[in-house]
Amino acid sequence: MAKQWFKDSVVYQVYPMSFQDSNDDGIGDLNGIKQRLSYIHHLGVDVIWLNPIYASPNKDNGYDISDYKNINPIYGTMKDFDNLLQQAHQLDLKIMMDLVVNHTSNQHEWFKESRTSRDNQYADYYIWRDPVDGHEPNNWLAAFGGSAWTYVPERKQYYLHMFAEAQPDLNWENPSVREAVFDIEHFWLDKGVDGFRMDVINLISKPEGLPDVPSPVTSGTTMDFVADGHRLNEFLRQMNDDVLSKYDTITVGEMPGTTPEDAIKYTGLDSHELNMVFQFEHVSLSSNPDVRFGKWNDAPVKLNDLKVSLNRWQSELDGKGWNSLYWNNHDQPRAVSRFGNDSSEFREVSAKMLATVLHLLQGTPYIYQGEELGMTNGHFEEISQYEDIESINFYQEFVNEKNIIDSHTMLRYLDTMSRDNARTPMQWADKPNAGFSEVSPWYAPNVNYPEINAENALADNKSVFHYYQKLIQLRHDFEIIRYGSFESVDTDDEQVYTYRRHYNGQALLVINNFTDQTVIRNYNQNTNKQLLISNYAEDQGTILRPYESKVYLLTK
Ligand code: TEU
Ligand code: CA
Repeated sequence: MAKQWFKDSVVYQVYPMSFQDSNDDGIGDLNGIKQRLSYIHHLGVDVIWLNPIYASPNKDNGYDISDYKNINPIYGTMKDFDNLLQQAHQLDLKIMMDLVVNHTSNQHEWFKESRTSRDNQYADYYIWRDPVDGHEPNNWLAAFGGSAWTYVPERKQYYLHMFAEAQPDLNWENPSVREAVFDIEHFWLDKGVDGFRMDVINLISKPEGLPDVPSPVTSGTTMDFVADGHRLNEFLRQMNDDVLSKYDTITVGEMPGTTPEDAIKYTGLDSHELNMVFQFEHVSLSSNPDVRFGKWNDAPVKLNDLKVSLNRWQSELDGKGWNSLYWNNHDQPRAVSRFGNDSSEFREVSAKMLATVLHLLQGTPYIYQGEELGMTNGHFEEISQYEDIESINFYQEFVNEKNIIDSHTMLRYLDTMSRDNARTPMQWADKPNAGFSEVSPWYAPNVNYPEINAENALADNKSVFHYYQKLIQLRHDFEIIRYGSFESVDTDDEQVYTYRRHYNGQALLVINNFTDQTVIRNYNQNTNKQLLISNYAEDQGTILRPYESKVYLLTK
């Protein structure tokens, strides 16, 4: 298997707004990240992925960009950015930027001009359509609720927005749009950034003729219907030819709804498109039996479903493409609350178990800020505590406008699924505002910060932090962890997730008890075994304590 540095890397995701405030305005910023570089370096990761820091009205926390070549003043200046990049590089940390080019902000100059008439320079930069019988051109629904079309009287036309009304979709069919995007990429790569995480990049090519979505029509079915359009490979290849191939980069394409077959096309060794994709299968396993509610539910994820999904991606991409590995990010609930157990009794041990499962798989692991502390969901009780446009819009639509769900139930769904669960400030210390800021932050820290925080974790050699540090070190030390092939073990086991990895005559046996019970399992492991890591002190052989994880290296 070809070895490339993106395959040897572990990525740490920083959500700038909630990472560290340096100038006492309650909002995280670039200088705050700079202050915390040594913490990130100490964890042992190789790459930092920064969520968007560009000029933006922040209708969707930076995923609505009004100027791609300037920094949002709430985060600092371009000089601060250059400084951060330089200091990161001095520590051998690479920086990956978020590239949001399926859509812009409606405050971007291109859109402001585009909306004024049908024949200006930017008229064809966005996806405009005439009304059909006086209404929207098709039945598509936006990811943040309502129709995906908004009418503009000046043009007497609708424009398409797959997300919020304030996020008009760019028209990638227009070669000038592609040139403009490539120009943005050159700008950042010439500065020395090391790559891109490409936001919803599988939405840039729309289905020909923009046909209706077959019923049931929801925002989720619309997204799946629109994704992976017929020109996507062509657009990505052009991006690679014109831009990426000229630099040494790491790239990951965020691709809701994509399949392993598609992922192989984009990340295959000779496809020359992307290094890896963020697929959504394992974070979409629980769903509401009522299709109208899409992602909103409070059902737990079944271990078997999770195994089937992760195992399939492992087996199908092996030797053909490359996986990204993640449990959570700024759009998903916290890993330990969703897949583990965030009670005080089992939080730490189950957070370590989840880390073991993920970091022993083949692929590039991503750690979302605070995951390495075992940070938990926000657990909000009132709608007024939410900030996220998606959560607020759907509450409004389901509870107040359509009246199809009661407030209590929707609050339970938000508590389980809201993106805000993961957006509370980083918990640095048992100090006012969790050590995130000297003043009251833009978003209240989780009430559990006096106990769950970085200062405590760094002082305790058994902490979740130090366990992550060890996992990262193991990945760097053992080729079998990076490149070994995958073998599923006892796939039908509903309590324990076990798998093997194989490489050059060696094997790894990775055992993870997903329950809060003690269970017995015997995998007939070879006697020549070395325990590489475990979240319990003494190995008790076939006895697996609650959430116990262990990893053996087996040699012949
Ligand atoms: O997310 C795309 C996406 O499909 C979902 O994760 C989305 O956040 C939502 O949960 C759908 O139900 C990306 C970004 O990561 C997200 O933060 C942005 O809001 C979105 O694109 C639009 O740019
Ligand atoms: Ca600040």
